[in-house]
Amino acid sequence: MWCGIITLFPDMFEALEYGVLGRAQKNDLLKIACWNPRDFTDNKHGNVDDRPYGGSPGMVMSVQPLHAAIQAAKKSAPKNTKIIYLTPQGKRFDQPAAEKLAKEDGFIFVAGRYEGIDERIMQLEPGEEWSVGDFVLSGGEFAAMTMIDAITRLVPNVLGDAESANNDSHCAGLLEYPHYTRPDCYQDLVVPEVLLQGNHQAIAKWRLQQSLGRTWQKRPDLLEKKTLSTVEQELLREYQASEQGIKRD
Ligand code: 4HQ
Repeated sequence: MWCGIITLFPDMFEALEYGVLGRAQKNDLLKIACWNPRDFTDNKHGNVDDRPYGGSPGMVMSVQPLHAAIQAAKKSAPKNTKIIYLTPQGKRFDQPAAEKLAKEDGFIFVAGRYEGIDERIMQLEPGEEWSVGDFVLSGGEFAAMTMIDAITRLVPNVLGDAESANNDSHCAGLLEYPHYTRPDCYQDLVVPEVLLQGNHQAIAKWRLQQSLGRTWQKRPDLLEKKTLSTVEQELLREYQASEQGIKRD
């Protein structure tokens, strides 16, 4: 996966040198390269921003340095590289979006600062607008890094066998089941018995039930999007019944 980034703060992307993504870069499964509009200004003051036409507080990123930086990035990019603009107006990024985008060869992420970027850049360099959530960030950098992390994990060979277990399609759209490790008792808090008994079929069933139950409790919106098999419906009903029992006492 090739990721070019247009940013005033390229050093921020050193955060991608840790853990899974750091290893992906060392193994040449991920390439991160930044272009700073600061290095592409054609005005004598080297400004990358200016006051908004029409007035209002704050500054807007000027079109010329952005345009020149994107042009430079395109020269190193694989062909058919998608340009992605990070903005709260974009399509909401989620796991299905990450799965689709993971099939691409590369991206140029445009991470704006200040009040945003001059609208004309999108006409000069058409691309897709994406948002990582309904909140306001100080810049597009963390949004770009969030997308790069979620997408790159899905690129073949980026995760080891043990790490991949997490991306199972059968638990797609559900929350994770609870995890435990040694000791089996800590300050009177015990690990659920089924996990200690080594019956793998019983463990798989318990975990699926926990995933269904937690999703129902914490993220009912996710369950509404999913169609459950007969087995899953029965496991969820059993979980709900046991919850009711607790409440009635
Ligand atoms: N931004 N998802 C960059 C965001 C954002 C988001 C606000 C984008 C500030 C300059 N980006 N501008 N939410 O809040 O992607």
